[in-house]
Amino acid sequence: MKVSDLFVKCLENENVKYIFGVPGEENEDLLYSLENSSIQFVPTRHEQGAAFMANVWGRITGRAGVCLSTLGPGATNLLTGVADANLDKAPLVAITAQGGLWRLHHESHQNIDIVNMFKPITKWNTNISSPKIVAEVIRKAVKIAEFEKPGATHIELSEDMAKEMADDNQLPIPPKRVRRPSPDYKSINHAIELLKNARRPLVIAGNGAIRKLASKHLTQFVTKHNIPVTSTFMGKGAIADVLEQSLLSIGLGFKDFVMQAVEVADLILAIGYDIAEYPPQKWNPDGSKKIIHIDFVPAEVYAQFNPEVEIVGDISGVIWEMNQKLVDRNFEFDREWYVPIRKQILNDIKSYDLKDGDEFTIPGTVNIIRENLQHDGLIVSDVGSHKLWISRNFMTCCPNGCIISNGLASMGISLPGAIAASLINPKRQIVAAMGDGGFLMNSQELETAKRLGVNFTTVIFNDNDYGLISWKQKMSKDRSVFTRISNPDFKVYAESFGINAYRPKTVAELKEQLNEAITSDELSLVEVRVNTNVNIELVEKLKKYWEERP
Ligand SMILES: Cc1ncc(C[n+]2csc(CCOP(=O)(O)OP(=O)(O)O)c2C)c(N)n1
Repeated sequence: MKVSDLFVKCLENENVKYIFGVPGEENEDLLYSLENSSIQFVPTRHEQGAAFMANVWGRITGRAGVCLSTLGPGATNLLTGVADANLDKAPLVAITAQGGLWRLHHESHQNIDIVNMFKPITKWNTNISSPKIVAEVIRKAVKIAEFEKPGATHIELSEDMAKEMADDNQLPIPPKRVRRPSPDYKSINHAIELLKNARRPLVIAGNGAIRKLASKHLTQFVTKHNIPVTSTFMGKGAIADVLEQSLLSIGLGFKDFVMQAVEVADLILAIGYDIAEYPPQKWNPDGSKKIIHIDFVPAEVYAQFNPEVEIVGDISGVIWEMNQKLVDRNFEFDREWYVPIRKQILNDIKSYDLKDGDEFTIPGTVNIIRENLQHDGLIVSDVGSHKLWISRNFMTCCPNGCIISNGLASMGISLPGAIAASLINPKRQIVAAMGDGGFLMNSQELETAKRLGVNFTTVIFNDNDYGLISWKQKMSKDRSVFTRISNPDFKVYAESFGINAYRPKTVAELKEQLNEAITSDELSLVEVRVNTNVNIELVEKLKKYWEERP
């Protein structure tokens, strides 16, 4: 059997359903081997789009998403989406081609050192240096990408190696279930002691808390004992925001209302919290908080994050075990302390509701999207000012009900991400929300979406600006520089792809057209021209609140 045939058999053995990518000459053998396989190759319009599709596929399913490029420029184009998966803890396997091994020792066409280029942005990578190692390399790449904490791996298959003959006895290695380690009972007992002496414990839930069923056990834990939860942007949905214990999200660069809870809490349970997402000095500046760390791996060393106890193991297993030990226990917690904070957060979100005659705003539109999206619907956010509003204001009701890139935080993820999400669950209501900047970074994937027949709604918040950057600049110097951009006619642009497009002019039209788009079973795009004064107003409002707080 040819190496490329065996390579594909090994990917089938891993239950890979799709490979997203842009083909090149040097992938030819692999593509012919894919032709007769159960795996569907999805040609994308840019390698970055392919990597983001694999990234979000991995994030939602927990199984490695797979993307492919050719050598040289194809591989460099793939990098951003792969790096994003690695820092966002999304399992992903990237496959790149390479020129024949006979020409790599000297300067030659499109030849760059791809393996070394991917090394710093992956958990592990290698090239297929012998036909004998194909099955092991693929098993290893998938296993490493998927085990906690998940991330990216990379395999290079050169054009001449793909043509070689592999030993017919080499079979794909069957994946075996590896149980994640149980927590150490002494650490659990220590945590229970700390809980016994606490009056106002608070959970900070990160992305780890929505992986591997952890949120189910977390919800039981906090509702039984009345412990409030705030989630990081990537932990949204750890418990449903409709529950009384939810204080929604933490993570703005400046002090939001939820920070009152952090200040008053006398014990923090940091569950699946990733420091790459939100540094501890933002919520624990003097390092004085008493912390219980619950995660698959020990805590990162950080002056402001030095836990009293680290419970290392399967997060879901840790919380399950704590639930078992605490079944008949009633703690002396104060059960009221966080109630006014939740009320204040919810009132603030509601205050952005748009009324007739109002100019459109991002938070006002986010409220309309929330009203129209089913509880198990999904919003995939891009990166920009809208991300801060979505993170802060979008009530999330299930794990992965709101996908946000906050590790690498790369613009351009949401449109390709929504394609992957729709392939995973074609019946799900999905909104891809983005700025005008992020949209034009990967808008070419609208063609991929149309060709695949997937269904989601693209919402563009158009402010003719790299809005987040001007927001931050205005916070530093009261003015913005080099952020203004102009745009094509988004409605006409979308229609040229054969996509239903809307540009509402009144609040009534905005509501009606968002509803029509979200509930339709066809691709659609809604351009929302927004006034961004709310950005600076939020900073001023919060500043005033903290200054005047009794
Ligand atoms: C690929 C990439 N380039 C640059 C940045 C830095 N950056 C973060 S937000 C932002 C502006 C985003 O503008 P837009 O997409 O229009 O969204 P808005 O902020 O207006 O909501 C930029 C340039 C980034 N995060 N990712």
